[in-house]
Amino acid sequence: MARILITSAIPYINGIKHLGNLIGSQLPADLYARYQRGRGNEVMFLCATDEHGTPAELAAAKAGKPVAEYCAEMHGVQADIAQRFGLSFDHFGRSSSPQNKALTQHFAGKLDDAGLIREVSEKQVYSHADGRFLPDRYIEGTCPNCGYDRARGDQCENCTKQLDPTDLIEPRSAISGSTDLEVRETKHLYLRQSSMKDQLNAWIDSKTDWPILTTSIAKKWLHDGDGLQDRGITRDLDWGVPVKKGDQDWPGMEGKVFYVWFDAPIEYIACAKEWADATGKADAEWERWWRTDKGADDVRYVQFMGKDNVPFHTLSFPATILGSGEPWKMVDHLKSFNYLNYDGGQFSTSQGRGVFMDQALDILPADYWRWWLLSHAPESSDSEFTWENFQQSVNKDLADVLGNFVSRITKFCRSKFGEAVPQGGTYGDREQALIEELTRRVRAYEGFMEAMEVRKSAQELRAIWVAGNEYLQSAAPWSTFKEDPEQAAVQVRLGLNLIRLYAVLSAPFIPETTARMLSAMNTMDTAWPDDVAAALSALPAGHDFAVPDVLFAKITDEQREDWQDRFAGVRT
Ligand code: B3M
Ligand code: ZN
Repeated sequence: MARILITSAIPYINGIKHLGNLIGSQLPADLYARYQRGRGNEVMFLCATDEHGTPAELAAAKAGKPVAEYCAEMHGVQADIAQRFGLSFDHFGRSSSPQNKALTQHFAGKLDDAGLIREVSEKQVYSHADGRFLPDRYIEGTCPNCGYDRARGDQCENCTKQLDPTDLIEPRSAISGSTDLEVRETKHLYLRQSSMKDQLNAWIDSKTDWPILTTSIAKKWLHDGDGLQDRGITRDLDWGVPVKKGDQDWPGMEGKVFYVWFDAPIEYIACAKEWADATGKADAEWERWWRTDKGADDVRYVQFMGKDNVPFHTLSFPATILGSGEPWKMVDHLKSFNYLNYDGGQFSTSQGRGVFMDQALDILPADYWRWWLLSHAPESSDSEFTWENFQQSVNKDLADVLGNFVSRITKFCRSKFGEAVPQGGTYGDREQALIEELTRRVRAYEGFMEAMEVRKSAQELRAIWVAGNEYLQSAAPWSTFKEDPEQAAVQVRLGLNLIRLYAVLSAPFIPETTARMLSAMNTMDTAWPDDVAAALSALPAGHDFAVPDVLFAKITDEQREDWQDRFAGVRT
């Protein structure tokens, strides 16, 4: 039995995620986790909310709530939606947890001991009225270039000119509106990751099986980008992990917090401790996933994320781990995704454009979305959601191919043989040919799933469903029945067994539906079909079953048009 650690990029706390976010990390990670569990492997699947930094502060301010309260509430909302989408995390943690706080401070201490941290003096705007330093985007004023009076300290939205806060005419705090601002010296900690360039380069070179999308981004940042300049890991904010060296104060760093991108990936580790603490397990239980000196050396660690997160996972986070000098498990495989676009444009959280996870579940069950998103995952390039394509995919793949197969065979059996697997006859040539085709396809499906080729896996699964339909079409038990009821019984018996086989194979994609299929087939046997022929005899003659309700309803043109309109505008 293999042991597989899986993490999905942890979504920002500031609001409900859209379907583009979902397919960029959490959903494919769930597919892989479910598949590996289905193969009998031991899986630890972790995710969390990313709760620190300016996005959280801004969202809380907009909601008119204290940031801690806002985060606790939104964590609950995101956890609920994740669960309704069937995301099977072993733990859904919070980067603001005490565990992550302690671990983040621990890493900073280790990095400092290793001489990998230096202090840098910077000039930054301080607001007397707010009693704090202001990040660039918290300062507003008039643009010196175009005169727009709501330009931000980092950029003018109107003319797009990049700005420094000191360029602004009549600068004011975006929080309080106060103009009582002053430029002050402030000290920050920098991680000397430039000194680790060779070490990181060698580590990335050793990853010969990574997707090109991943390594090309990493290499670009390593060599010609500015990704490997030393990086500030502290901020003058209230909300975050207080800067400490382990549990010791850090002189000169009072009132500062770590940068959100420093503590967020550390949450992957802390999340496992949260899991252990929440379930009353000893530290050894989470450490065997994360410490190579405590059993994690035989763990395979896979990360899932959108392409914009790759530099942080191939350079910054590895720099933190390598720099600590401690035996933490490092990522073995990093699967990254391009973007999903929405109906001729982009999904946008700030503009509320596209379909958000809660809205999706309001109109259709999770499996409809899971199937479309996974079978159209933006792997080799960006992909696009259109309502036409969604309708077609649901109606064809799910309703016509899979749903129709299940309904036809169970109803036919009920009408001719009753609601039990019929007996008589033995599998002949046609059945053998199907078993051979399915054996070939199941092996291919396993290969794609193992390699995290999401689209190809979906295509292969669909071909497996189609093979059953074609068998049924050509065997035609409804005609055979008149001449040779034994022959029809064989065909129906095979068909009913195919339903169980399909449920096992399809569970990673459409878990809620496959649970209904298994329950209709009145079985808890979810053994993986290592031997397809044997798997097709799992339900013996005489085994009772029930005809399930319609598995998938077709999407009508009217519904499609209605949804198209409803989601065209801005989310309110
Ligand atoms: N929260 C960005 C994102 O949600 C960021 C990922 C952190 S992974 C450690 O895309
Ligand atoms: Zn301007």
